[in-house]
Amino acid sequence: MDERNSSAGHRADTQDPDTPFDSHPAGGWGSLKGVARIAGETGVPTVATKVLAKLNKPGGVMCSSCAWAKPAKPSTFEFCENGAKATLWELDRNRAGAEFFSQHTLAELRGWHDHDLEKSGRLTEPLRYDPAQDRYLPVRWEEAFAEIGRELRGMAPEKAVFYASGHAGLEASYLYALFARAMGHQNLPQSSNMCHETTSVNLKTFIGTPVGTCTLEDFEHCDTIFFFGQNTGTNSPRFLHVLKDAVKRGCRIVTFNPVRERGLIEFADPQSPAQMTVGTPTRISELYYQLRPGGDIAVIAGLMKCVLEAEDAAPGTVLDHGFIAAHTSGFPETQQAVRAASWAEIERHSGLTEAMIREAAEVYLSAKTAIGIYGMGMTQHVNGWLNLGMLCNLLLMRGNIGKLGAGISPVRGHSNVQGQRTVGIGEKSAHMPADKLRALFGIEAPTRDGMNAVHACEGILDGRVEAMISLGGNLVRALPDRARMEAAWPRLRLTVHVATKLNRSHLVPGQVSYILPCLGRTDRDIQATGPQAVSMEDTFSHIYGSLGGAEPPSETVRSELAIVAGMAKATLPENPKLDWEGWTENYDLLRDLIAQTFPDDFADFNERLMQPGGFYRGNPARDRIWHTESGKAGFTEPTTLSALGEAPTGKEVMTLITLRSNDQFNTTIYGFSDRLRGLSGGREIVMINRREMERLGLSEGQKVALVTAVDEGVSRRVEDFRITPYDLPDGCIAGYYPELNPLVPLTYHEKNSQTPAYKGTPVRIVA
Ligand SMILES: Nc1nc2c(c(=O)[nH]1)N[C@H]1C(S)=C(S)[C@@H](COP(=O)(O)OP(=O)(O)OC[C@H]3O[C@@H](n4cnc5c(=O)[nH]c(N)nc54)[C@H](O)[C@@H]3O)O[C@H]1N2
Ligand SMILES: Nc1nc2c(c(=O)[nH]1)N[C@H]1C(S)=C(S)[C@@H](COP(=O)(O)OP(=O)(O)OC[C@H]3O[C@@H](n4cnc5c(=O)[nH]c(N)nc54)[C@H](O)[C@@H]3O)O[C@H]1N2
Ligand SMILES: [Mo]
Repeated sequence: MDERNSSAGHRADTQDPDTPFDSHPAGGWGSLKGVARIAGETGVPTVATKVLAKLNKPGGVMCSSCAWAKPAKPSTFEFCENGAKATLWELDRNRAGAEFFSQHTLAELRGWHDHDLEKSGRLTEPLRYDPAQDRYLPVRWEEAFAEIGRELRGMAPEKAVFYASGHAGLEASYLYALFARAMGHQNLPQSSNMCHETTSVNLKTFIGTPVGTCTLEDFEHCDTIFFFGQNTGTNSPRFLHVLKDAVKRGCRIVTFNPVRERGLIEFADPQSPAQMTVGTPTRISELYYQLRPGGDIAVIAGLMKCVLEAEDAAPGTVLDHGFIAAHTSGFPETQQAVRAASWAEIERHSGLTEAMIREAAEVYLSAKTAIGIYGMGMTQHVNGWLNLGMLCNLLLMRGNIGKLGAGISPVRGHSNVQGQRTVGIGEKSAHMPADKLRALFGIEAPTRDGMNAVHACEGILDGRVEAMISLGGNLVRALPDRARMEAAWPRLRLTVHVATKLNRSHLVPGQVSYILPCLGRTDRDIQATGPQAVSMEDTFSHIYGSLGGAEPPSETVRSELAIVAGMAKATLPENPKLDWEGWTENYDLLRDLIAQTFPDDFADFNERLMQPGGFYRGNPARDRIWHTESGKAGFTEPTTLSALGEAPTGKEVMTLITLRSNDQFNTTIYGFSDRLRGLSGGREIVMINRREMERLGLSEGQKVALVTAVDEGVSRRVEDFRITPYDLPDGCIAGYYPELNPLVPLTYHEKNSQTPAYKGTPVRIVA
């Protein structure tokens, strides 16, 4: 074992007794209190609001928080603590209008906390930055569009970048993707470039689909669920109900996560009077292993070794030979590599013991059907591709892809992040068929690949990018290498933010800079032909209509679709086939266009829009049709046992994982409590276990600096973070995103997709 891996990780039931934990299970009363607090801050009357009652139900609003499914038969309250927070945050009664901006310069606002920027309320009118006064001033929509159009027309198309954060509906997203290509570029980075791009790129190579193969139905039939690096209790809490039901019918759950995440341990259903009063929460994970960050490849190699051993002991009974022969390629090489991996190496990289991995393998072997779930703990690593390759391997060995109750299931992030990609937001020509663009609009689409998020950052740093349009999001905060990116941002010629609330990215304006306030999903959207619905796709490839009903924050605010259309019309030459105004008046027309552009996925889109449970656009791998180069599902040979890549080692180098608290949605900080981890107060903390504190001579509460241990001649450092003892494996520390983003190097990303390695940055603690 090297110095960083000096002691084995542990089962979660042997946790450090000192570490503070909320004594309550996930869900429970705490979740209701969290919602009430946000209701107070935003001035929205508590849970009784009509919007919440209709949330995630057919004909109502589809939650703008996570991408979890909206079931056909919803429960009375089909929302969770964090969905309610997101909804109330958007329904905010506070307003950040012209008056607010006349009172505050950007220099002053830059001193505000992210929480307070958004708490200033909903944006109400278009704003243009005035450098002389260092303030945003109100401007008329038509003036804004005219200047944006002039600026975009004045630059080579490939100098413009159109970013989308996974919020906007399919209709506006399709228009945005069309606008870029009509202009002559496909610089269409998306939030998934920082998130599940590892999935989109690598699953496509392995099994021929860029998305997961499961649907909700599989969770009613699986015998076991293997969980890797996804924090359900915080990031997709409605999934806990599904897990609870699965456990009740005998499904066994095994979790691998360096952090003891409360929701995956036990759950009290806040909607079950029995569980809330007499309180016997449901135990979720039967086995929970705190592996080292980046240790999943090694863990899965160990699990696979156990499967091969069992097959050796009883030939013909363990592997799914028929499936392997008919449907896969590469098994012999992969098998050989796994057999060759030594338990000593597996223990070293995973931080778990052979006995622990054997115990987990028993569960896998006992199951006829298994689902592999994963999140950012797998995707945000240099060797994220191999994390996913190994999980596919494990499943494929026993035919666990393409049958009921089985499959690989990434849990997606933003509520429409998957759908935006389905309708053309993406930097490749394959994301939007060129023949359709020609036939429908007479547009010759660009053939050159555009920029993803990392490429766009490189372009901003070296001056190749001149305009950054953002359909939602908060890039300056969400990207890696914050200090470098923030310094480069003002050199941009044009920045445009289509947004609901003020955030940090708005405070680093380009030379010409606009904030364009948009409707949120909960808001009523009335156009010339009447109320308009929008649509989104969930993590299980189901598509739903969503109808907002709340009073918009002001009469001036426009829909995302209208804003995209306004910018496009002002930028592009006249083309009678591009009916920006007609489309804005009637979103049905756009759904028809989406159906014509992507007929396999969206046939009869308008007719099926409000189908309860959404309509399923299907997945070939689910039917064992493999759209890969070989026409088969590919096994992936493990060429390394660590997901961390060539990270520097040494006694003092710690692997940093950046986490979400239970009181944030990405860069939106609702508050300062991380209830499920038993932490509250500040977010500038470094979690580290007591053994490591002692080894490094650190004391509880001590303020330290963190520096990145990647030598590129760039200094990356954050100051004044408080040492906080916490139950983590040796060799790693944890803290919050986005506060720690200045430490993550832009160059440190997943090999095939450039997803930043936010879960595996090598750092040093400086006392
Ligand atoms: N309330 C709320 N909901 C959200 C979000 C939010 O911020 N707030 N964000 C949304 C978005 S965009 C996304 S992408 C998803 C994110 O949801 P998740 O995929 O759950 O992402 P994270 O919270 O970043 O981290 C996931 C887990 O990975 C674990 N982990 C870290 N490193 C490793 C590792 O090497 N191996 C393993 N096995 N585990 C590891 C961490 O301990 C953590 O529990 O949630 C979405 N939903
Ligand atoms: N260190 C570290 N960094 C990370 C991650 C991590 O785990 N660790 N996770 C990464 C991941 S998974 C993701 S997805 C990215 C997220 O990155 P982004 O998508 O860029 O960030 P968000 O915080 O989701 O964006 C919040 C802003 O969106 C705007 N907004 C909210 N609702 C709407 C709406 O309906 N319409 C419009 N137009 N705007 C709206 C508001 O102005 C709000 O301030 O961050 C990534 N960054
Ligand atoms: Mo995400």
